Amino acid sequence: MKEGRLDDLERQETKALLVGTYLAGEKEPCLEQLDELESLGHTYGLTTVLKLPCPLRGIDAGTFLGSGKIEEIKQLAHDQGCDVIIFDDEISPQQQRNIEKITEKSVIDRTELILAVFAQRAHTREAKLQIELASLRYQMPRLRRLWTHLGRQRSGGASGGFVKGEGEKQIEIDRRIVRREIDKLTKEFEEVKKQRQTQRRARERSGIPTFAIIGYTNVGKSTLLKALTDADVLVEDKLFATLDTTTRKFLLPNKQPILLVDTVGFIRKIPHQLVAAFRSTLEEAVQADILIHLIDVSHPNAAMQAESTFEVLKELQATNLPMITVLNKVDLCPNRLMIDRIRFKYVKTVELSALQRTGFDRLMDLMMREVAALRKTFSLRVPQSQYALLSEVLREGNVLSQEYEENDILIQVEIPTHLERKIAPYVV
Ligand SMILES: Nc1nc2c(ncn2[C@@H]2O[C@H](COP(=O)(O)OP(=O)(O)OP(=O)(O)O)[C@@H](O)[C@H]2O)c(=O)[nH]1
Ligand SMILES: [Mg+2]
Repeated sequence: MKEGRLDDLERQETKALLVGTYLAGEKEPCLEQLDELESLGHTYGLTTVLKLPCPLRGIDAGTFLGSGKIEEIKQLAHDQGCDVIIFDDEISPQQQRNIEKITEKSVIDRTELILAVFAQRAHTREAKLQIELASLRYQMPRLRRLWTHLGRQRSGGASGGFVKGEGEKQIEIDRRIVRREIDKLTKEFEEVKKQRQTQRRARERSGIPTFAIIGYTNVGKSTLLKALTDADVLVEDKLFATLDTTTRKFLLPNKQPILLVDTVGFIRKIPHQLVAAFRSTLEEAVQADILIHLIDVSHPNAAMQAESTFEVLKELQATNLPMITVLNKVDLCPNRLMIDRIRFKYVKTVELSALQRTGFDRLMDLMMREVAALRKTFSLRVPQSQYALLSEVLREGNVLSQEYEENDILIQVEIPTHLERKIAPYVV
């Protein structure tokens, strides 16, 4: 995040107090979500010193939690020497400001932390553009707060020097600057997107079946791609190690070439600014012919993570694609019950360890079966003058029978589904 205050903090020594909320009887999931928030913090480089689950009775418009709770948090943050308080829930800019005033600490929420993690880890132009856009959209309603906090830094910056008291006017100017910046970045991003689409069309023309490896963050997607193709991708025990799609060619045991795409991980309650920003990257993933959905069965929340992944897929309208479900990290999973429960829920499952490279044979079988299923059989009558089409069909298809009738050729052929549209006029 270009101007987020997290940047100001000396991350390594920055101590965080995490606050989660739960309704009566739902403390357990709250604790798990706080663990995930801790991983996010750790990924960013923060040290969590305390996780505080708070029962939620009602939401205070001004400070999100009641004043007694906020005082308690203030005291705890003070005692533990925390620099930043992170709320697992999304809180409004107003609430954020108020809590900061009371506690005299920086206050952020999960969305801001995720945005910061993405910003920190984005390397390519496209990922950077996407995250910059998401951050700007997030900052728009929070400009007042940013102004009060960043006035110090920004004086003399792009918006010129200013002193406190010019606040309101400055916010207007800032808004305009941000809006202009958003427009500029959006245009730039459209360009990058066009290039990506051109690449994709080239790939579609190549007719090679594409598998996208998808799943919750940190389940082992990049590890699997690496194990299969020796791709030079980043594997890390941190959230959102991958922010860009990587595509590698791979030969199935039957010599069928395929493309494997490693993708950005999903996360529960993905901030909507990010879904919007990463839409094209995510869409790239689901433009595949077949999905390989990875689940980390060694994770206590494996089932919830798999469901969250489905939610994102639904949003991208990609639930109708053929899917293989991979139960990864079985080497770490002591809980046979968990594996069975997930197997029961999904079809076409395979247990494996991407790290120890076990279970790959069954995965290969399933992949070959899915590719075969992508092909369909058609009866065609094609004029012999359609030379180009005929040779493409013969090259890519599996001819089952063929016979000549005057100037036409009658063929029964099994072909990849991507040729369906081309041959439509000749189907009998
Ligand atoms: N024990 C064990 N660890 C694994 C296995 N597969 C992956 N890991 C570890 O899990 C961590 C995450 O792996 P990645 O491949 O980076 O996960 P990812 O799904 O690509 O994660 P993001 O890109 O962050 O979404 C790394 O520390 C891997 O070494 C496995 O089968 N067994
Ligand atoms: Mg990855």
